[in-house]
Amino acid sequence: MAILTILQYPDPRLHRVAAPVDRFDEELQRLIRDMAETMYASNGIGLAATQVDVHRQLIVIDTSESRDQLRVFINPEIQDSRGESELEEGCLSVPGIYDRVPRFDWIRGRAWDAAGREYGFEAQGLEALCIQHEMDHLKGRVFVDYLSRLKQTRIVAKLRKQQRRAG
Ligand code: K1U
Ligand code: ZN
Repeated sequence: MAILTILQYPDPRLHRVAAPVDRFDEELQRLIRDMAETMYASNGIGLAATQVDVHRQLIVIDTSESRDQLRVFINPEIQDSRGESELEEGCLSVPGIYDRVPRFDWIRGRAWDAAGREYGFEAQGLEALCIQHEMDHLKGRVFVDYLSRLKQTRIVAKLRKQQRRAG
């Protein structure tokens, strides 16, 4: 397994739109394992393939306290949604920035698992928020895109300063 490099905002590759996964082969299984390892090593609750510069519709999430409930979403679609989320979100590609953006509190949809089997899912609260956040990555959207121009400018300046300090 390997820890992958996570693209940092404002890297333009974060705005690429991911293509559907069409091969459930050994290369895909390796990518899923590496993305899971990268997410756990970064203390994240989710990761989209876009963030590791792979532009395919693949997401891993684990919102459990025990950190042993990995879920894989391939070619995910949301079919129904309700309510408004009150939660703040963060992003491993935008370290140290947290804010609220418009999200549903409950979603229902479908996706494919690592073996290529279609399944239905329902999620609420933090899990629903995380799935919507990761699905946005697959569309080339980062959560700061929802914020005001002024906030975006301040975020870019803060991240550039952090990146300079980190060398
Ligand atoms: O996409 C990512 O970069 C992962 C991101 C997912 C996410 C967190 C919170 C709300 C929506 C989506 C993270 O894991 S950020 C780091 C983190 O662990 C975290 C941040 C805020 C709340 C809970 C967890
Ligand atoms: Zn993110």
